[in-house]
Amino acid sequence: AASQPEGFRLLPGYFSRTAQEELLETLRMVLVDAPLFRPVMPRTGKPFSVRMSNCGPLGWVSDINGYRYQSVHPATGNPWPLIPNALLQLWRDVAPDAREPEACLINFYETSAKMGLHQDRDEETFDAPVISVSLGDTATFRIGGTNRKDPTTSLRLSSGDVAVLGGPSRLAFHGIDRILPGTSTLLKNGGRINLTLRRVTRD
Ligand code: MD3
Ligand code: FE
Repeated sequence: AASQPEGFRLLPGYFSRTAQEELLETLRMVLVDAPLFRPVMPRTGKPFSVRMSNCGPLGWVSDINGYRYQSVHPATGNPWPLIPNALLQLWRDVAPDAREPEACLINFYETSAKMGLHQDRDEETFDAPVISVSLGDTATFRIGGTNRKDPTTSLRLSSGDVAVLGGPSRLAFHGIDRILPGTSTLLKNGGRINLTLRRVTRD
């Protein structure tokens, strides 16, 4: 397996069980305001296996017309809810020199969901890291290099773990191969939530 790309940091168990429960309670309120939606692939309209929502001034969406950031929920037309304070504190802790995050993408994985190998390049700037928080069942995460053909390495993301994707790793190919059912008791019905905090604009 390849070594992890430069700039990738995993912070295992960053959030305590109590902090995870508090964050989950806050997220449930966010998702009342901004319900999970199922994105579809541009052009083909093929549905994602992951459902999504967002908080923050901007949110990432995918529909038949493409991938983009927008300020409103695609179904309700309402502005996205605020990014919870616990996540702003996390950003300031692990990326103190970066400007504040503008988007927090919320991915919800049922145990059968996955996410194919991709790069995150819909943002205007790649200077700031992407910061990821995992909640619920453990995922098998794959990360490679900046070329799709580069060798990849696989690691597990468990509930409470934080991953920081800065430097060259910011443009690394990555994906979620599978969710390991029954590996966490945080979510009553199983599955996994991943939060990604991002800087989107150069302003
Ligand atoms: C590596 N999410 O939302 S989190 C995504 O678990 C995404 O839901 C996955 O890939 C998930 O785009 C992986 C870890 C992660 C997040 C962003 C990255 C790894 C990354 C951006 C660049 C490189
Ligand atoms: Fe990604």
